[in-house]
Amino acid sequence: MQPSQLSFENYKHYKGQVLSLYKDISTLIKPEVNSTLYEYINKLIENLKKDEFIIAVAGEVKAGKSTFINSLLKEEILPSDVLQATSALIEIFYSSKPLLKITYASGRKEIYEEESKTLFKEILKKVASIPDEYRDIPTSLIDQYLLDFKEKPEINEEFIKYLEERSGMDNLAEKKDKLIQYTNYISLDKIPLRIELGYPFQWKFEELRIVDMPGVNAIGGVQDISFSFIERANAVLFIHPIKPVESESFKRFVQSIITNKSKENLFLILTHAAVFYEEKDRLLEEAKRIYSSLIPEDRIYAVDSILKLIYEDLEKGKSPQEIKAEPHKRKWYIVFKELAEEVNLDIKEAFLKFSGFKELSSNLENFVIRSPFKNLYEILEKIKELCQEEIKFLEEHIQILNSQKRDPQEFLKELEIRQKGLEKLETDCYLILEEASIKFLGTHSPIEEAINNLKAKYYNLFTTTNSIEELRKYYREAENELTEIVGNNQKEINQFFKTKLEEIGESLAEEYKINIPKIDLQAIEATSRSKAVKKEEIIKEEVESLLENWNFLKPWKWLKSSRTHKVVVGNKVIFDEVAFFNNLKSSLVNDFVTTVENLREEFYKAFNYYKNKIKEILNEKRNWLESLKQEIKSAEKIEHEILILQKRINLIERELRKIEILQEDLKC
Ligand SMILES: Nc1nc2c(ncn2[C@@H]2O[C@H](COP(=O)(O)OP(=O)(O)O)[C@@H](O)[C@H]2O)c(=O)[nH]1
Ligand SMILES: [Mg+2]
Repeated sequence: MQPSQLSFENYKHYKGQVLSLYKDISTLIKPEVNSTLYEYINKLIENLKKDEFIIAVAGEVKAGKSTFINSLLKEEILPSDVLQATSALIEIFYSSKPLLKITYASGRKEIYEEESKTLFKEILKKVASIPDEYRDIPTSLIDQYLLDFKEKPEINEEFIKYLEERSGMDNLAEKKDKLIQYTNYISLDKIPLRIELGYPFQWKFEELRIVDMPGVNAIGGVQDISFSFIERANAVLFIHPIKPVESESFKRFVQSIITNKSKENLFLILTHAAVFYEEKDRLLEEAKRIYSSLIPEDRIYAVDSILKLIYEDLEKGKSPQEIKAEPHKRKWYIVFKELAEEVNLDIKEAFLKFSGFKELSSNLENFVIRSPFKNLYEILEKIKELCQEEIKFLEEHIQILNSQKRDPQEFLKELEIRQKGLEKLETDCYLILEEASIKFLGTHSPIEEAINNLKAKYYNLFTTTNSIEELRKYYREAENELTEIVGNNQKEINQFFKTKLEEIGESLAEEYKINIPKIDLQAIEATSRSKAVKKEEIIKEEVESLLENWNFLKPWKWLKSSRTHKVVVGNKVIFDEVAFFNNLKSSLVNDFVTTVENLREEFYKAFNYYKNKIKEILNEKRNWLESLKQEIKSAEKIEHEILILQKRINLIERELRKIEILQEDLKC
């Protein structure tokens, strides 16, 4: 597939094809032929149905995040020029009916349906932004206190000192009345935790969520919830005004805040390009040079969101008068219209060209959708295996029926020899697993070595860092790395098992005429895990509060509750930052060691689990052979059965050809 074809629209099309193809195929497949593989594919299909992609938009306050999203979505729906409250993060997605859902910290929900864009904008402005009169006090710290302790802070000298230290704002003592006023005003019922906005955008891609983050603060810090979104995002866009191009917050964001994994998905978008149009190219080059160690240059763009919005206006047929009536567009319309005329360009197209969005939009789309396309290909690969398994099974069945038709004696012998073959296969599988456990487990195994290195590396990082955000980053990175180690080792064991099985398969096929059922350790692993996860999810929903219910916050959650260390002295609460941080570090190290140990144990346990599963798979086949033995059939009946089986083979083969054609299309 050409990069230009990697679009959301195409993805939707091909995803639909994969789903409908599998729907047809599943009617032709008997689950019991290989229930593990079948369940695994069903799980992949379920996940595919509810797949979701996230574009997280971060950057400092006033960098142009909301305006950028509006221009990307071709709708001016997010309010701009508001100071977004730290806890208010807006998730935007396509919905054929307009919908705005706000969930507050108290659990209260507000839902607005089918209202106008203007009204949504007004509500968002009211809900998600800090009221103008409180801009000069650190409202987010007071909100955070309330969220953490579920009670309002007492505004005394101590607390004011704490606010000054944490926010960097001076002279808060003079604003004591305002602090008290705000504290009286705020309540859990007024702090929005989650804002979801669905709208019939022109970008009809239901799977996509664009997230407008609260501004990172001057030193590039982000809240836990934002951090979790960034971790899960398929693309992270850091928005920054093109001038000054040097940005401390961006550097810190990359170096100390986000994980290495997120770094792979990072884009730097320089906005306000129209304001410095003559210098634009130079500034862009400078950015590429300055940040070359942080981000590849093909992920840095210079754009102007206002020019893009004007282009969309023209596209919708708005008149110059209407556009000029909007204060934030007026000047830019006049300046760039003149420029377009000077260089003899079509006015509308010129605005798109000057905006810099043409390139960015398609490259971004491409980037986000690339790995989902790969995923489609791999799902088809598994479905193909399932079909081939089924055909092998049907062919064997026909072979047995033919022998039954020829001679009942021969038939019984055929069955017996296969039964024996299966027994032999079971023993061989156990032996391979034993061999694998010697090779892959134990003190000097690759996994032990990798885990020990990981432990040493992160122990060091945890204990030497002095910032809580770095700690969070390292913790998540350690987890990501651990998952990778386990995944890689599993893959290797699976490969080892597969190769060995193929070897013995050849000899068994000749001697015992059996087809080796597909035993895929990865599929076994995945189905066992999915069962465990499902159970957990149900419990979670019942017991946990909204904040904790976002499972991507885990295992970060525990940190949240210990975020502020409270020391009670008499009836006064003071904050002991040093004690808090050390406490946090040691519990984090403990937690990490426990996680690693648990995982290792799980890994060892998997071997027993495989053994049981292999037994199950082989039993399925044994039972089938046994059931054939029981039935006495007339020659006509056998003939008829063979015909039906042959017909099913033909049908599955037809589907197989369809899969191959689809895979040819999807090849990247
Ligand atoms: N000329 C120009 N102005 C912009 C651009 N992006 C944002 N702005 C203006 O910058 C101000 C802040 O933008 P906003 O989207 O609210 O920033 P946010 O706080 O990051 O969401 C608003 O007045 C926007 O009109 C841009 O690309 N070009
Ligand atoms: Mg904004």
